[in-house]
Amino acid sequence: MALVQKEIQNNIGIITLDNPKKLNALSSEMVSDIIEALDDFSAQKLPVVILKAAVGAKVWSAGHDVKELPRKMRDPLSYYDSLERLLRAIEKYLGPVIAVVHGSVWGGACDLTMTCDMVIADDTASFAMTPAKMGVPYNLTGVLHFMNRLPLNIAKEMFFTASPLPAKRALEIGIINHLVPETELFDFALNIAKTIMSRSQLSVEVIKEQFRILSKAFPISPADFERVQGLRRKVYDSHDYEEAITAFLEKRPPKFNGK
Ligand code: YXS
Repeated sequence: MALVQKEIQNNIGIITLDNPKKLNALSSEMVSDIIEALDDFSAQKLPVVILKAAVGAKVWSAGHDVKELPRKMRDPLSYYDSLERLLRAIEKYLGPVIAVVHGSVWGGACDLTMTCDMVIADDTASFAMTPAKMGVPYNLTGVLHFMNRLPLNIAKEMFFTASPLPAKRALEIGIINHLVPETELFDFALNIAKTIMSRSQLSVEVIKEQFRILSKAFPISPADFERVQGLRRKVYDSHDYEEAITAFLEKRPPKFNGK
């Protein structure tokens, strides 16, 4: 549990991302700790979970740990990738998982907040979807998370610009449920959790599972799936993908050449 703190308050599971030196990057170790906490809360049948960063964190999470992305010739977001395992664990948790956001959210962590059942943020929050900046061919389930949450034009702007959206804009377009003052953020989330806990958990759990199933009920033919996988492979086999990762690690802007 080195990279997250786990606690229970009023029968609510609370997971706190706590690896400030790595800006809470979603490394496989951090992801394993989060999933372990979710499994523990599930075993205790805690009806609601809050996922937050440590108080004062400037960055809620810097997204996928770039140092763990394959340098080339391998799908960076395959089914068993740590980020994908985490997103499925959030979706399959028995009750609502509420993201409580203070600080900036990047890339895979933005997908993580979009996969949580609700997002409550303060005005230090911002949300950036970064595959186009990292040369990453995002995956179908990840794109669908954004399509389910946002108007297409907004989702496309996030993916195509990779620019951070400030909290007020995130509220306007529906990324966040509530924008509250920093000092009230956690208590606001606790109150929503307590309201949910005062309702029928049997009903809440079956409704959450219906949202999960229906939000993924998206028809795509095997031929289209295989074509998308082929297109994605061209990207992660490309100079531009390798250049983006290398440039990030060398702390310089990438030089894309479309090859
Ligand atoms: O120089 P050291 O060794 O101290 O390390 C630096 C950064 O390299 C490191 N760091 C990361 N390490 C691994 N993975 C990351 N995602 C990551 N982000 C940062 O943390 C140390 C401090 O970073 P530094 O000096 O840049 O801090 P800062 O305060 O100047 O800037 C904070 C950020 C968050 C604005 C900056 O670190 C940043 O832009 N980080 C990258 C955010 C990002 O683009 N994440 C997307 C990762 S890729 C991903 O999630 C998906 C694959 S996708 O792109 O497809 O969505």
